[in-house]
Amino acid sequence: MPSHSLLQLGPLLPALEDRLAQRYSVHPLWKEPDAAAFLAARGAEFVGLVTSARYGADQALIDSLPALKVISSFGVGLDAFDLDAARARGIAVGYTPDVLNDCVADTAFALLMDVARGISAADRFVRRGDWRTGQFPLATKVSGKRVGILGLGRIGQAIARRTSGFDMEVRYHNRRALNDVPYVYEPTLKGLAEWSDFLVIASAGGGGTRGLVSREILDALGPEGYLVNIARGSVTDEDALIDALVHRRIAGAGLDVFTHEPHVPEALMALDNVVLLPHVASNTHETRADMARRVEDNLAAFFAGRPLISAAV
Ligand code: 8YV
Repeated sequence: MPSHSLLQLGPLLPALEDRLAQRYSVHPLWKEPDAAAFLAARGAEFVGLVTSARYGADQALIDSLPALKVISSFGVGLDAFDLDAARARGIAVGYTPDVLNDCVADTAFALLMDVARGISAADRFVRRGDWRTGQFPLATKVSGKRVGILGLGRIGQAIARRTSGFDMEVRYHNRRALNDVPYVYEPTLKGLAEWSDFLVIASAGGGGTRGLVSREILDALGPEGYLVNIARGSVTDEDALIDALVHRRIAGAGLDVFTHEPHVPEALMALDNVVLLPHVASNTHETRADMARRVEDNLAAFFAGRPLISAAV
């Protein structure tokens, strides 16, 4: 018998939607022709909000749900959430950290390998028939190189662990040094970029990191350096990145995230030294199933009066 009323902001995995519908009374907001009018008329009915890292929950939405007690988000990123607004109202916010670390780190490594060795570019070369008449250009060696990680959190550490099989050296930059990691801390991002062959962005998005990877940082990375971003497009100055790539002031970039998804700047499409992914770092059957379970478990814990399994607030 469905009980508590939940508002769902956008489509999620069909299996998750089915299971939520068995336990709760779920209303799909994105199917409403006039969401604002719907929220004004019926916003007070909902105690729970199901959303994702992509859809988030801003202050206006939280304000339009006066009975809201719990938010359960599919994803680890919290940059699209107004956590202060939730905190002020005593609303619990659940999310899905940890379960996606491996897949996101795997994708970072895949992008790093791809952009350095030209895997996608070589695939295009074969498909175009160019192999019949020519030789694919030389690529860049990965093993033994230096990896700088911006944001050595749970995902950053999973990326760092993957480098050991490639005999790579790791350094990192965070707001502050960590005590319990075997990697050298670079006190400035510029210093990290100067040192790195590969600069990998694994930090959170949002106001605290917006535009951190600026023209100056890209120039510090230099013409032999590669950028990999599996975090948020907002962490880079995208115009500066395009300029650095077009003018070969950096060697290349592997990007899973962009500033205005799903829009990918046209200038990037023409470049063979750029690997472009449609924000798929956590997008495997296994990890998405684990994320879905965490969305459910956070809700179940809340409605059973227990602490959330993973609480952001
Ligand atoms: C997902 C993500 O694409 O978890 C995140 O923060 O960016 C990705 O795992 C996202 O959750 C889907 O909305």
